[in-house]
Amino acid sequence: MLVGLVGGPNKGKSTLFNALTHGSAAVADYPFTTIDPNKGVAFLDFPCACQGLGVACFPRYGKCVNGIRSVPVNVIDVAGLVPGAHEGKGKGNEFLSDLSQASALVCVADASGLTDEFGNPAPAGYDVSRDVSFVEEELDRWFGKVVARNSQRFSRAKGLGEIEQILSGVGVRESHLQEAIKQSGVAPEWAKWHERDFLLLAAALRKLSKPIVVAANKMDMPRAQENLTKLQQALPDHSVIAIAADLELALSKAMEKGLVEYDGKGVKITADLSAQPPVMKAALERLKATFEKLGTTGVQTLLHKIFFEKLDCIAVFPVQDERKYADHLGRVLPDAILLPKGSTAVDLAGAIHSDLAKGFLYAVDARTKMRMGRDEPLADGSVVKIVSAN
Ligand SMILES: Nc1nc2c(ncn2[C@@H]2O[C@H](COP(=O)(O)OP(=O)(O)OP(=O)(O)O)[C@@H](O)[C@H]2O)c(=O)[nH]1
Ligand SMILES: [Mg+2]
Repeated sequence: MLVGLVGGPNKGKSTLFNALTHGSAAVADYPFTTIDPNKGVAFLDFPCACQGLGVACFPRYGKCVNGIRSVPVNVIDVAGLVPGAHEGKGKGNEFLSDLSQASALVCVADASGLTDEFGNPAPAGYDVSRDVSFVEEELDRWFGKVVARNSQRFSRAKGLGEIEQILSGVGVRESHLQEAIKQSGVAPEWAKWHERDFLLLAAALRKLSKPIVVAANKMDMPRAQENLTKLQQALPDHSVIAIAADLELALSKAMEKGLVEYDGKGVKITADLSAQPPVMKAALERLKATFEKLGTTGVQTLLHKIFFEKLDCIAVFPVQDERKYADHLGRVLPDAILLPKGSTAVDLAGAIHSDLAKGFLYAVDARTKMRMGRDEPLADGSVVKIVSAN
C-alpha cells in the first residue's frame, strides 16, 4: 500500500517524508524545492502476535521490539500543488499521475500560518484551511478530467467491472464505484450519465479511492496551536493530526548519532553534555523541551490514522508451520501483512502470491488449529497457514 504526501509548496512535505522514511529528500525554505518525486519506506507500528503466543518472533522485514511490530509501508513525496495547477500554474499537476496508485493521501498544511497557498510568506491572519481546500479542489479536478476523458467509453461499458478497468489507472476499484454511485445519487445505469453526473461521481470516487488525512505541520511554531484549533473547526469532517516533522527528523538524527534515546514517547539525552560544545548542548536541550511541550511529534499517530482508520486495515501473520508459527526455515511469525478489514483466507493467499490463491485448498487458524474456508473473514492479528495445491 502506498501513501502519497500532497499539499502546497513549502508546507514541509519533504521534511515529513524524511522523518517517516529516514530519507534524505531535499528540504528548503522556498517553494518548489521538490520537482521529481521522492519514494521511500516508512514503518507502521502495532502489537505483534508474538506477545499473545508467548514466542520470540523473527521478522523478515522491519522489526519487533518489546512486542511492537514495525512493518514497511511505501511513501511518495511529490512537488507542491498550487491553486490553478490544473491550468498549468506552478509545476502544473502532471505529477499527480505519480499518486495514481496511492491508497491514501496526507495533505500537509502549515499550521504556523506563515506560508500561503503558493508557499510564499502569508499575510497576517492567513486561513490555514486554504492549505487543504484548494488541494482537494485540484485533486477533484484531476479525477474529473480522467472521468470526463473516458465518458464515451463508460456509456458502452458492459458492466461496472469494465468501468473499474477504465479507471484502474487512478486506483479506482469496483467497490469504490458502487459506493460512489450510492453517495453521489447518480442513476445506477451508466449509459444515462451526463456531465453533471460525471462531476459528482468524480468527486465521490476521489474521496473513496484517495482518502485524506490532514497533517497540521510545524506544531513547534508559535501560532500553531491556535491555527490547529481553527483548522479542526473549519474542517469538522476531516481527520486532522498535529505534526512536528522537523522535530521528529531532528530527534531521529540525534538518536542515530547516539546523542539521545528516543522511542516516540520520550526523549532522554544520553550524550555527556559537559563534553559538548555549548551550541550542541543548547540544541539538544531545546529538542527535548520542545518534545516535552508537544508530547508527541504525531508521526506514528498519522500512520495509524491512515492504515487503521481511513483504510480500515487488519494485520495478519501467515505461517507455513502452524504448530511452531513459523515458515519453512523455522523463522517464527516471519511476515505481518496489512489487508483491508473483511479480507478472507483466499485474499491472504492472493496477497502472498497469485498462484497460492489459484490453488487454494483451505487455511488453518494456527491458534485454534481449526480449518478455515476460502471465504472466511480473517480477524485482526490472525496467524494463518494457507494450504494450496500450488
Ligand atoms: N518549524 C518547522 N519548520 C518546518 C517543519 N517541517 C518543515 N519545516 C520547514 O519548512 C520549509 C519547507 O520544508 P520542505 O520539507 O522543503 O517543504 P515541501 O512541502 O516539501 O516544499 P516543496 O518541495 O517546495 O513543495 C523548510 O524550511 C523546513 O525546514 C516543522 O515541523 N517545523
Ligand atoms: Mg518538497
